[in-house]
Amino acid sequence: MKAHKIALIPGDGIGVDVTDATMQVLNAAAARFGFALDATRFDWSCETYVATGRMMPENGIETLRGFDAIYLGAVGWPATVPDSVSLHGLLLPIRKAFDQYANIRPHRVLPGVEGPLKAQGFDILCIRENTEGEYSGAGGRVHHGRDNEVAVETAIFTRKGVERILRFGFEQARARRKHLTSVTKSNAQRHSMVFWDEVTQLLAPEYPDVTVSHMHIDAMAAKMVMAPQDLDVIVASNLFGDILTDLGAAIQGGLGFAASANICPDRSGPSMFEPVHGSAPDIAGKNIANPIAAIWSGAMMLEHLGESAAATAVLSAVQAATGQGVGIRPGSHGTGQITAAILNALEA
Ligand code: GGG
Repeated sequence: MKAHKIALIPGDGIGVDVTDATMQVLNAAAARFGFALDATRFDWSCETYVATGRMMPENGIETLRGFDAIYLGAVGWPATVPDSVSLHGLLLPIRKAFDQYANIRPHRVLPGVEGPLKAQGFDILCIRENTEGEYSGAGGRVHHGRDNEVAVETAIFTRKGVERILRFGFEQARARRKHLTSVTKSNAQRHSMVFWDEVTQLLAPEYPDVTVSHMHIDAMAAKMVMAPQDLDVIVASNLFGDILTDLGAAIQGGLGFAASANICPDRSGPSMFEPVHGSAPDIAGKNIANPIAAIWSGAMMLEHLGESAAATAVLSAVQAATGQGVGIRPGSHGTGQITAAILNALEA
């Protein structure tokens, strides 16, 4: 039987709850479709940091390299470890080390879910640049705590980085409704964002079947609320994409529905799949976290592994469960109930 090697990093807080739920569903799908998920669990988390001084061991990246995919729950436990430490100790190094430069986040309203907007029939794919830009980590601080303290955080945009994420976006648009919106703030940021706009213009003639629009991030924030049905594929920088996809999550009904994939398109390293949401310490371990974003991310992982039929079945089961009213509102059902409804639909 074919077995896919999965590195499981549940991480912190509800990351553990939703990873357990996801693996129940993915294992059921694997059994039904005749393959196996050979999962190895890594307890890399803020607890590990407190115990060892590291979020993951020194050879963590090398350890992950041998896997077909990585599944991550959530990172962060600010009561014991500053978020800037946990994020830079686990999630961001993995994205960068394996050149997972395309972060894909779908936004649409699942059956039965009442999003906050009048418009429900939208289907947006947000592509976030995932390895550079505002998350480059370039910068520093001097004169700590003094009146003359200075903090610098430099966003880095390379031609290679910008071109490849835009190409990825064009390809996605080509496979969908053939409309790409490139999001910048090139009126204010006249170096990096003008450069981004120029690269977009340069590539556009190579994709004559795709219509291209340029939009500033502030206008895009309004558009996603006022007319999301007009949007198809959005491409944005690391930080802009991060912010817009929380807005995307909100219009699709909440962070409990927002899935994501960190893709290494040339497959030189493993890709990583994770819900958009964080660790939500206030509800961790209470069986009330919505596992749908995590399970949808798991379906994206199956698709990436070439198990398209299983991926479609998992997503259909999620839609069947929400269509029956399960998991559609915060607190309406527990993690276990939602998982059971999805498992039932998968077996039906
Ligand atoms: N599900 C992964 C997670 O914990 N995400 C929270 C977060 O803050 N991520 C940072 C980012 O995606 O930029």
